[in-house]
Amino acid sequence: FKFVIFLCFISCTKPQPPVKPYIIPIPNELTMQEGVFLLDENVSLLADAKHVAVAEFFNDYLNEKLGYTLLTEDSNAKKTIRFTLDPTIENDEGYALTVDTSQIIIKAKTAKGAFYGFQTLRQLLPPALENNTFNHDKIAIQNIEIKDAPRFSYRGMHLDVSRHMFSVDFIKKYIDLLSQLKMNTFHWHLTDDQGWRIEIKQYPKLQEVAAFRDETLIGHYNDTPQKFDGKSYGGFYTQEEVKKVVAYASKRFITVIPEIEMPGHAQAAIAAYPNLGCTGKNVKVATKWGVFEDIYCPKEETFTFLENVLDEVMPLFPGKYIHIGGDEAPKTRWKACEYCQELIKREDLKDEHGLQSYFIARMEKYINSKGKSIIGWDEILEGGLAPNATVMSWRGMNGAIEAAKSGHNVIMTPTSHAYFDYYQSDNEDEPLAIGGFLPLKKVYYFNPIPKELTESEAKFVLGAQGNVWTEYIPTAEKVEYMAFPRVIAMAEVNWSNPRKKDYEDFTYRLSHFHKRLDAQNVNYANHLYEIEG
Ligand code: TNX
Repeated sequence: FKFVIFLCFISCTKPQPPVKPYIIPIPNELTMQEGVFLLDENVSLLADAKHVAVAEFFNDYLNEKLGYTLLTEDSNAKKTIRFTLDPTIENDEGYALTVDTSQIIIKAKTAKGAFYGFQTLRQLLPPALENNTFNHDKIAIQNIEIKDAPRFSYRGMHLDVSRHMFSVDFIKKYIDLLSQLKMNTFHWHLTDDQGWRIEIKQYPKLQEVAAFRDETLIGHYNDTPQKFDGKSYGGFYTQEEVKKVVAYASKRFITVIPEIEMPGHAQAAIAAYPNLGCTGKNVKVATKWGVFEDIYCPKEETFTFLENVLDEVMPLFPGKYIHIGGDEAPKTRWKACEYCQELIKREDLKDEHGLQSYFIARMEKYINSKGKSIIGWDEILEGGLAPNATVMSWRGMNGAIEAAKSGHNVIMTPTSHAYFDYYQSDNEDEPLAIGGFLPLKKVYYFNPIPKELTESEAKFVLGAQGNVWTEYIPTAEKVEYMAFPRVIAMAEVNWSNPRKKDYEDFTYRLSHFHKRLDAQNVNYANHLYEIEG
């Protein structure tokens, strides 16, 4: 007993050294101080008008995780948490967080900045909160001072819901996880050859026909599809569901960018409405992966269809961007189509690449006329770039360099660093992936600014995005496995100062972040640290 008292004397009286916090993405400036703030029910939560919504979000979070909310009036509380408006913070998304023994202050110029301050504070709380297993009266929060702001303004993740479809609940979970990593964009790939996934009321066959396919074999590109057993695969999101997802995302300061693919990756739509193609012949919603020759025909009828579709899509998404695809559009059908050839002559377009550019520019004009801007994959550079387009560069850096040099905004998603459908390890038991090899470390050391750009050209690089194409990803669990932890590295690429890059420190913080993922039931891949990029 004496011995225990003696031990306690040594360890209980010695001031505890500050505990290093494991914040991801790593903040710009972080100084730890001695001592802790003790959070319990008696703390008051105060917010300036602009930050009231975020403070409420924080209070809802506490209520959900701890079963109590903080009093939101100044009841002479000894301890307070304050969300303060601070117009001197330069970056719109920046914040300053101070924790000391008597108060916590989050300062920000915008609600968005305040939200990121909350997300950092959340990471200072025990992971056990995340699954409601924290059962002490008080939470000790390390005294700390943080000043933080993102490196890039576009911090995105993509999800392909055409090749495989995922529930609204899962889409929300994905978005919530992105918001914890201070990502601000969700790119929702809604249409492709293998399925059309957004309800368009004017075109019921998009729901009846284009949304479903005969069952697909999960196998390699050239495998023969399984014999159709009468069960079809598919589904779509109703406009009501889309609205709910967008509202959920917007509470988390995530903009949702819908992608409606054109002129390629359109076989599902053509299966529903064969006249949208050049041959007018019936095709089926694709049951194999790859690139298909039946693409939209640049006829007036097609443009009317696409404009009508966009008229329903645009009001659902308050963000500025509509992604119109533009990738992988083989010109076989256009070469064989008399109307297309006449159009090439009439518009003086040289060839089918010029026709692709005409197609995109025409759609851009329509979308611009509704107050929105387009994003397209880097193939929209073919035959001349539409005047106001943002280029999403996937085939390497060259497209991005060309676009930035000609004064177009660019989002970096190169296969070499941003394709999370690629293998992440060479372990024998690694689940089937599309191919390629993209280990965590390589994502972590991605620099979205190509060396070829001057400082002023580099300003056109808005940021980077990880892509999750789902040909080989049939379940939500596998999406999580492929995306995590690579998305966490991508979050840090987009947010943190590159001078802070240190893979060892990152993986150390990541191993702690895993506890948060465990508590939220995220099926991340957990065997990657020694793999070299
Ligand atoms: C290329 S990236 C595609 C997708 C595939 C992906 C598979 C892009 C614009 N097109 O259609 O799903 O590769 O990695």
